[in-house]
Amino acid sequence: MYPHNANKLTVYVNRFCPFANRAILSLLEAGADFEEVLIDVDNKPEWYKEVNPALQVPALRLTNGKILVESTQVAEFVADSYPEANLLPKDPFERYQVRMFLEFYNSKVSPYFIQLLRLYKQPRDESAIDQKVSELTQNLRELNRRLKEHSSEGPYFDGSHFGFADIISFPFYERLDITFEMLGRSIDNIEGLDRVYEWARAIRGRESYKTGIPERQDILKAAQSFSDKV
Ligand SMILES: N[C@@H](CCC(=O)N[C@@H](CS)C(=O)NCC(=O)O)C(=O)O
Repeated sequence: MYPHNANKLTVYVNRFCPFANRAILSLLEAGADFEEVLIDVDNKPEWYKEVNPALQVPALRLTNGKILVESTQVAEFVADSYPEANLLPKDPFERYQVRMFLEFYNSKVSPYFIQLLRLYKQPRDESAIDQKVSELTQNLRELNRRLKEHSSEGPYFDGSHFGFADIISFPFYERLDITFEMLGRSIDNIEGLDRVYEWARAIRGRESYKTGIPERQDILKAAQSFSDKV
């Protein structure tokens, strides 16, 4: 039998994984009682295939032995299981708006993490980096527009209310920010991202983020060593 806590939720994560960050943030924000089992993704324990045959983190084990995988589904399950935390709207149209925002984000923003990380290797192709950064900048300006359109006052996707849209998207913004630094650039001084910066600042200031997500410099080191594998 694999390690788990029979009396509470068990989440299998690696804290340097942006997908796993979604699971941890949702559990912390929901106020769930859970136990965390850390998985070294480069050296997975033999028993992990019993938890998730796809061998990926995160996974969430319920006390009845059922196991959920895929970060978005795990976070949505947590949001639905703790309705008092209000992580997802109840109104179907508002849920649709969250999904549409994530549809945009997952296709136009998150993929740039791996694409930029691939450009970290030496010799560095500065013109390919410029090209990627310029494409991403357009998409970040669109993100800024969408955040403003949904809530001009912010700071979160849904105004003063932090939720699922922020949980699913932000871990990848953090990786982009870090990848910019690795490439000798800064994501912090791009014109037209005022609402994005406000969003990022507010999320980083949350207790769940401070306790659930590793220090920036540690994520950066992990991203540097991960860059060999992408
Ligand atoms: N679609 C999955 C992706 C999860 C994923 O790629 N996790 C990585 C770590 S960031 C992993 O477990 N990699 C190990 C492997 O694929 O063997 C999700 O959203 O949960």
